[in-house]
Amino acid sequence: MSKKNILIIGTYDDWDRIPMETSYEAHFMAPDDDPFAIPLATREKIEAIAFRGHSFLGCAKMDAFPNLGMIANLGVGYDTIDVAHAKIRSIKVSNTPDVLTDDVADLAVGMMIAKMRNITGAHEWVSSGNWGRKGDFGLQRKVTGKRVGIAGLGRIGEAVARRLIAFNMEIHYYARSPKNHVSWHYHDDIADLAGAVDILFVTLTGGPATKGIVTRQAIEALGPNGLFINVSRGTTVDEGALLDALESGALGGAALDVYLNEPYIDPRFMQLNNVLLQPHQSSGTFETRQTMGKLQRANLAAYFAGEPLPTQVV
Ligand code: 8YV
Repeated sequence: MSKKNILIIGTYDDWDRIPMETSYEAHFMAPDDDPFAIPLATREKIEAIAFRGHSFLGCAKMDAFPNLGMIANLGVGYDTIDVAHAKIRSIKVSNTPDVLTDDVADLAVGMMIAKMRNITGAHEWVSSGNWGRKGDFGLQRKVTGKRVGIAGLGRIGEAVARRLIAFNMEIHYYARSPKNHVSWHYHDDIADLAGAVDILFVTLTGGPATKGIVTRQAIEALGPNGLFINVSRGTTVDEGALLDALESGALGGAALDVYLNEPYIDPRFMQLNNVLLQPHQSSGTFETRQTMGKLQRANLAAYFAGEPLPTQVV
């Protein structure tokens, strides 16, 4: 039987690319390439897309492939895929939830400790020879016992909260409605949540519904001693307001894994000395990325077998 044709968008490690090339007739496209540069005869053969990255996969790109029936996203967040258009065209969309939850929560908590205790600055102090030359490193901020807020109590938000219990933290959260299975303090407004805590984690999903939901008012409510941590999407925050508050000291500090316009982030971030910046690496472990790849391929295989997709979102 001849192999099915798929389009692979984005860069894949060999352990993902080789199995896809073995199972399918694989065609490749860089995220920002023009799909119409691919000959029509090839485009007509493509039945599924293995999508990776955070570029926009909208109607124009989808419609370049008249026989497209499925998009398998490598990642839990599918905010850059136009799912409304996919629905109209009966294109199925899958993601890779759950398998990355622990890694994202681990990094979020790691960023909190690293920022509060200035672990990177302390490393620099030792490796530069300052410890011997200038003496003790400055005092930092205590982690245990702080009041913490989680904006978005989904799988990842809850995994963060559960880790924070070990630090005897008072846990507050924002979600669209209170969650009955937890007893933490509920806030129906993110600015209200920010005003009640020392550290604010953002673990919301991206997309139009959460665009700019962390407002200037919320950032300022966190205050000059507050720490803002984002492991969700840059789009959830009024980034201009975040930068203003970090520059003026209206906000104490930030630890960020996500931004607008990644990887070409606003250069104002690079001028700040009260931030810890990470390159959107929260799911970036060998173990998790390999598991994500397997789940992406399981969704593709189910589609071509005419079976229900393991993790279908649309
Ligand atoms: C990326 C992520 O998808 O899962 C998500 O939503 O943001 C990340 O895990 C990952 O970088 C793969 O490209």
